[in-house]
Amino acid sequence: MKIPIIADTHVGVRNNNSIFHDYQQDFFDNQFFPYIDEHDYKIVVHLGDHLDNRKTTNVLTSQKFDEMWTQPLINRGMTEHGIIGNHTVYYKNTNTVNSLSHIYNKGNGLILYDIHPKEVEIGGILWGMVPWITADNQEECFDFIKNTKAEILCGHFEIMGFYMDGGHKCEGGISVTDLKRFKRVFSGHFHKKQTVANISYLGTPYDMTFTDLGETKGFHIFDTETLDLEFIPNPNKLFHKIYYDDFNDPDILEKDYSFVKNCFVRLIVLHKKDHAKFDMLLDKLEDAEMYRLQIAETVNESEINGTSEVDMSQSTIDIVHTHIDGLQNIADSIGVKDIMNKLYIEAMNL
Ligand SMILES: [Mn+2]
Repeated sequence: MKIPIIADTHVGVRNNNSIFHDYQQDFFDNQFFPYIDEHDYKIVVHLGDHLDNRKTTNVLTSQKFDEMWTQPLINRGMTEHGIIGNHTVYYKNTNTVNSLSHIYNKGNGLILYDIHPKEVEIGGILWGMVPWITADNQEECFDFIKNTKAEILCGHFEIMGFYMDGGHKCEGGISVTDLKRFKRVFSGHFHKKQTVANISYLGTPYDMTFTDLGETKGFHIFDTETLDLEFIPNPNKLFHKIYYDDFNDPDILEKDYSFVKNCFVRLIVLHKKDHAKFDMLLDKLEDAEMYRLQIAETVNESEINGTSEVDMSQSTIDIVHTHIDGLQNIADSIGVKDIMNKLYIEAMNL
């Protein structure tokens, strides 16, 4: 049997911003549920963080969540096996108060693993479903992970060695060795899609911050017979990066910028000689109905004098340029400087 799995939907993210509501709803209405209908799937697994805000659920967000997630499932007579994540629990030390309990576990097909870990058979194979681990349930959850007969393990885990948001690796949490005995482990929580050995973080189905730039987003279909995990990519991006370089890219105004509509744009300025052209580009982005602009512009063009001494009055990027100029055997020192400029500006704006 094939089971769609989704994680970290975070409805209401960025302070209930309607740009995100619309972007998320578009994914469910025009990608996720059409795919479900096309393949006639009846069961779905959600790995947690259905909603974003652990303290309050905004009225509009609550309605949007019903419209884009719970009602489409109920209307289709589907079963959801949902795991509770840290963003849907009110207290740090227990999951007993949470933002999903009013609609889940009410006999409507929406099943939530909220307090206790449980085994459940789905598609002829035994799954272990582990809720967000807190002081309240940790002993029970760790015993379960150690002793369950389940072959597939799902949770909202902190697993050592995996990337958290922003490119940092998790240094604590569950060790990979403790999860070795499972055929597959599927987790929500860290938003970057990543797999090491039998363990997969499935990632968010869509963009939520600038750290999602360059990441692949979407949902997965798990085959309980072959144990294969198929990725269904979401092509719609909410965050974009555009380089401004009127020196190397004279046709910068001729390009099609319609993709920035209702999107966040980071404009990285590499060479700005022609200020009128720069303003015209900004107008073009505005005309394309870009939602919000962030300009990253910290490098000043400077002439490099070729000295090999490190002059502390120079800026960091000037020192890098001086060093590149001093290197032998570089065919394209301008190209290397461009790469360093890009890296530097991006690093300064992380
Ligand atoms: Mn999350």
